[in-house]
Order: sequence, then structure tokens, then C-alpha cells
Amino acid sequence: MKTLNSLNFHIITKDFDLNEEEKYLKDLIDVAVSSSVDILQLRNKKIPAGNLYLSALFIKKALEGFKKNKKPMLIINDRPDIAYMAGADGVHIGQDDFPAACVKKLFPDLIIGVSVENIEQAVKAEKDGAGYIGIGPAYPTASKADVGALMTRETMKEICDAVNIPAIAIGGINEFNIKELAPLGVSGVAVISAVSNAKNPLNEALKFRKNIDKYLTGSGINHGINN
Ligand code: TZP
Ligand code: MG
Repeated sequence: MKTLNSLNFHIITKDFDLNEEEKYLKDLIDVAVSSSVDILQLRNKKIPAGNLYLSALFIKKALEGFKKNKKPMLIINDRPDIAYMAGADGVHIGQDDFPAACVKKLFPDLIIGVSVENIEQAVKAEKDGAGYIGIGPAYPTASKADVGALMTRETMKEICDAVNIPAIAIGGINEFNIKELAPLGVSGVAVISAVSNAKNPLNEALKFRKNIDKYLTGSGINHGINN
């Protein structure tokens, strides 16, 4: 049985255009299933809520064909209402989104991920019912328009030490820098461009899976990807 602690490989969608939506999402789902991705997060800052909802339904339907322990959980960025309406597993919110405590109250069954920038926010997120926190940016990234300053290694470690829920590092993560995050207590990583912009996204995701299993704590699962 997977616990939240073992959900350590998150793939997040890029800001796809609606005219490439079906192919992009279908290919990414195939990559996610084939590389044992734990969480697929639907995030698209460029499309209206109605389209985000349809994308969520599309992913839900596409995942129906796979066995329960073979497919990633689905998390929706920003929108607990869409997560609930689409039957997703959870929602990922930032500090400017609806407060985690309200989301927990209205949608107690959704897994809630919260992006945090400091210890106070991390402790509050845990108290308010978050199942995991996102910390970063760990490295420079071009994938987020309003990205803040790089989070220092000290802050990352302090945050990891301060909470009992998994801390997922985000921002500029690639197959090589995963191992630098391990000593900080990071449980997992979330990635957009390294997979979505790769020449061969499946090969890239398999390298991630292998290095996450090798270097990060909380895995407890060896996915048997050795090449
Ligand atoms: N939040 C902090 S950095 C980031 C988000 C959504 C972007 C991560 O994308 P990439 O391409 O993996 O750096
Ligand atoms: Mg947000």
C-alpha cells in the first residue's frame, strides 16, 4: 500500500495549448504510467477554468484503463472545486490560493498539497491538513512566471526538519540534481520541463524514477528500473 510518504515522483503538466491538449496529455499519461510516476498534477495557467475541468476529466478517463497500483494519482493545481467535480485525488494550492484549512473543511477527502516559502508556512500547512508541501524553487526555472528567489539549502533543510509530512522539491529539478536534495530531507521531487521538454520524455522519466528510488528517502519501493 502506498503511503503519502512514498508518493515521491510528481510530474506536472506544462502550460499546454488547447490545440495540442489531447496528444500532449495522452503521451504524458503513457510516460507517467510507464515510469511509475506517483502523482500527475494538472497545472495550466493559460486556459480558463472550464477547459481545465475538461482536461481533468480527460485525464481521469484516460487513467481508468490502468490498474489502481499502476497509475498515478491526479492532483489539480489551484482549484479544489475542479478537483472535486472531476473526481481527482487532490489539489495543490499556493499561498495566494484558497486557504488549506477551508479546502480541508469543504473537501475532506482531497489530498492537499501546499507550496510554502518558509518554516511558518510549512508548519501551518501541516496543521491545516496538508498531505504534503512543495518547497522551492530549488534551482532556476523558466516554467513559472512569478517565481520567487531560490530557496536556500538551509531553509529547505529547516522546513524538512520542521514537519512530519513529505516535502517535495520543485523548480529546475533534473535527473542529476536529485541526489543533492537527499541530505536536506526532501522526500520527493516535482518536475515540469525536464520531462515535458525532453527529446524523449519516457527515457527522461525513467532516469528520474531510478534516481529517486536510489537517493530519496521515504520511497520504500524499488521500481526495478536499473538501466
Ligand atoms: N513552482 C515553483 S517552481 C515551479 C513551480 C510550479 C516550476 C517548476 O518547473 P520546472 O520546469 O520543473 O523547473
Ligand atoms: Mg496556485
